Amino acid sequence: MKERILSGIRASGKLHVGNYLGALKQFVELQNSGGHECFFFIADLHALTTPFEPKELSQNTLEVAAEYLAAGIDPDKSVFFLQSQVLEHTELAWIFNCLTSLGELLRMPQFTEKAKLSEYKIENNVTARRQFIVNAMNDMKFHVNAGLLNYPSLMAADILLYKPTLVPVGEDQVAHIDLTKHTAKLFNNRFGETFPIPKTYLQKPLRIMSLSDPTKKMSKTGDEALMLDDSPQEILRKLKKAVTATDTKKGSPGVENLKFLLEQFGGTSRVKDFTKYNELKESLAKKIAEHFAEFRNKKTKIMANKKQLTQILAEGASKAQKIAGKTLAEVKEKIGLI
Ligand code: AQP
Repeated sequence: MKERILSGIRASGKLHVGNYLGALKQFVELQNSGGHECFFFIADLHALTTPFEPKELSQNTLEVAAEYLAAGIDPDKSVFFLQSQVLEHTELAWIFNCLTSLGELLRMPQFTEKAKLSEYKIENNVTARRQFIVNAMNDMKFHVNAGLLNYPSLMAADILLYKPTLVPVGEDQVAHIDLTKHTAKLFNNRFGETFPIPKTYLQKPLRIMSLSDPTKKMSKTGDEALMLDDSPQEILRKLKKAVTATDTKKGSPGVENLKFLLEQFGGTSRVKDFTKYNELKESLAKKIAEHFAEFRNKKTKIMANKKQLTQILAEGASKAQKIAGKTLAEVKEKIGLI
């Protein structure tokens, strides 16, 4: 029996080298290993939880779809689809929302991070968070959307609809997967055995840091990230601005980040090989530009035929829907919805 795996990436912007090394590259390896039945999706509904513009959202969704394909996700080998095109995701998410306690959702670390609770000087403990919610309800300036809090219920639905055995995620998603397991157990205990409890497959714990602030992770919505489709000139321009260190002997988090990237893209990582950080940056820019040369060509071709791209997504959604529909029908029957 092949392990069934499922994972997704938010459509909150084009993908950067952090998304590639931390997720996409490993998705392609899992797909090509032949030992897995793979489901990969673009989480466009999750992208609504952070600020977005409609035109940008649809453009980002197509770009991310093209990037999955250009990186090697093959719709003949993996079920590849858009979350919003399989309506069962939102229906099951609602059911899970009604089973999940508010306390559990408030405890999720990503909520703290994305809702910027720190700006409200909130301690990272449940009592303080409860107090925070009470305060926030009375604060008209507090504009955090409810989707950001309920996001883990949608994520549990994204996963459990397909009854996967393995869920590959980055470290930052482990708490959400734990909540998914908890939801599955809660459901099984109350309504009868329905969901197998998936295992968390922690992808290589690596974190690519921002070029301008190496204490923060590189992010689609943060400072200028190294995008997978950046031209060689653009890569060099961004790397030239990257924070390094004043003393070449001492190093710094920024230098460690560049060295790590150089290792990942097949270059030497010994800083002493470079007399100046500029040489390190130039060498890295060359390696990254070479690594993604084929990717850039493929992506350009895929983006030139949007009709075919949307057709691929529609076919993937139809395959996914067959499985999701069965699970949802089972759930509805068990909880008494007729
Ligand atoms: N800097 C990173 N280093 C390593 N892995 C990373 N991932 C994201 N940033 C880095 C991994 O990429 C996968 C998909 O990410 P996502 O878009 O679903 O969520 P995210 O972590 O919120 O990604 P971003 O790029 O930071 O997007 P925004 O700016 O929209 O929040 C995940 O497996 C993640 O670990």
